[in-house]
Amino acid sequence: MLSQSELESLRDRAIKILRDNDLGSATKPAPHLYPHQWNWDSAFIAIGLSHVDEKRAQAEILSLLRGQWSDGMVPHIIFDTHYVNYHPGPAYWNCSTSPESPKDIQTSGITQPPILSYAAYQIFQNSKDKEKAVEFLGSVFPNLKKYHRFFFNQRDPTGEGLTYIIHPWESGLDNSPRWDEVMESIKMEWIPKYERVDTSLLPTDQRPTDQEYDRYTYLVELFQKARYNQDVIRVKNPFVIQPVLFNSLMYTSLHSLEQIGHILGENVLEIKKWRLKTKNAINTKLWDEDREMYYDYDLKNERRIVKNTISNFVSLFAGLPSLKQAKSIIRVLTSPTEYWPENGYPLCSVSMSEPEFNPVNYWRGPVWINMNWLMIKGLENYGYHNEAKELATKTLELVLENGFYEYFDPFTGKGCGTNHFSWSASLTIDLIETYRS
Ligand code: 9WN
Repeated sequence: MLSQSELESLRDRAIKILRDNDLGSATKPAPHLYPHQWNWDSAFIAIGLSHVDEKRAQAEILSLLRGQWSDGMVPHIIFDTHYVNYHPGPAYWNCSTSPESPKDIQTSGITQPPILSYAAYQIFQNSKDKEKAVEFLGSVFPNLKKYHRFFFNQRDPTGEGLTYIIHPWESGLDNSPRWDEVMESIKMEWIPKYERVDTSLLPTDQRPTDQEYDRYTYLVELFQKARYNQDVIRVKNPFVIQPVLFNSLMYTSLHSLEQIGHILGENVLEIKKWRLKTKNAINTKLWDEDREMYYDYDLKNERRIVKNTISNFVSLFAGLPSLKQAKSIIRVLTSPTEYWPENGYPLCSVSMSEPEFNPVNYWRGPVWINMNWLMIKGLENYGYHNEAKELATKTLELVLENGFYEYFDPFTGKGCGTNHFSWSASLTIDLIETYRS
């Protein structure tokens, strides 16, 4: 159990990290490794900021929306042109080849898990100045609705209620073992020429391999050649996947958008229709009755991706499973041989039972604060208050003892990846506020 003074000093340290990473109206995820604004990072960051500086939290979302494309897509990176040390940078993406890209702002040409509308609603809920918060909601509602419409128009061609992603970076969990088979099957028609920056900053065993980077970069070049036209990409791209995590966050965000619509007196029927369709599709197509688990679906190869990873459980955060389904998947989540190591730190990002499990490599096993945060909320949703509280306490201890790292070895707690990582700081603030008694 952490003492009150430990919590207060942890909160102060977290606030300092967000200040240090502040770019003005956006927050970079980390000082050197990630020098620009990222989509779902900013949503997580805004949730933490909403407890300490309402105006700044709103600015975080507004800043991200500056980069919205005319088809509604909110890109995964908005580039800060002062920094050049990131691959692939704006010139590599060359998004000006698309008629949909913004002309005055440089962005990437893909998106990230849609937790933005949820974050906007959280900002309102945590606000003390409700009048200003409603004004903020009014200013973002049309953009958020347009963002969701993009998914239904462009990423769900048969109208089944599930969005597909086109790049591992869109998943947010870049080198998850869920992508291995598809990524290895990619026959590159050319070998991209580029230089990695990440491995000059961090140990290589904590980052994706060169083979994976070749393919990440190859896909970017493929999209660029297609001028970011979604119809062309759908045909040419071997990576077309409907993930549980992405669609679960979509469901939650649509729910939030509906609440925002109610506050503003808007008609929310269309949003509700999207939301219910998404729920139904996740609970049918992505639910595997025999294995009692949610799994991603590979549209190109028409098969389930049966891999045990933390992302399968984000359905709990969205409140999608029935009580019976939740009970069986929570048993797996809390198992000491899968995600919750007995003498270590929960939660592993890949089940320890999977052959690919690696305690220090990026999205292949380490603990991530945003995943723990999503699971804490998910456990709470189903009345598992003790487990949620224990996970929250262990998460805060992990950060207190080891620092605000990007990810952590679940056995030793040692910090991996970059230090001073913004969402580790912002979600720490949110956890402290949530469990403040
Ligand atoms: C590529 C910024 C981002 C996170 C992702 C995480 C990592 C980028 C990278 O960093 O991805 O988008 O360069 O490795 O996987 O979830 O948003 O923190």
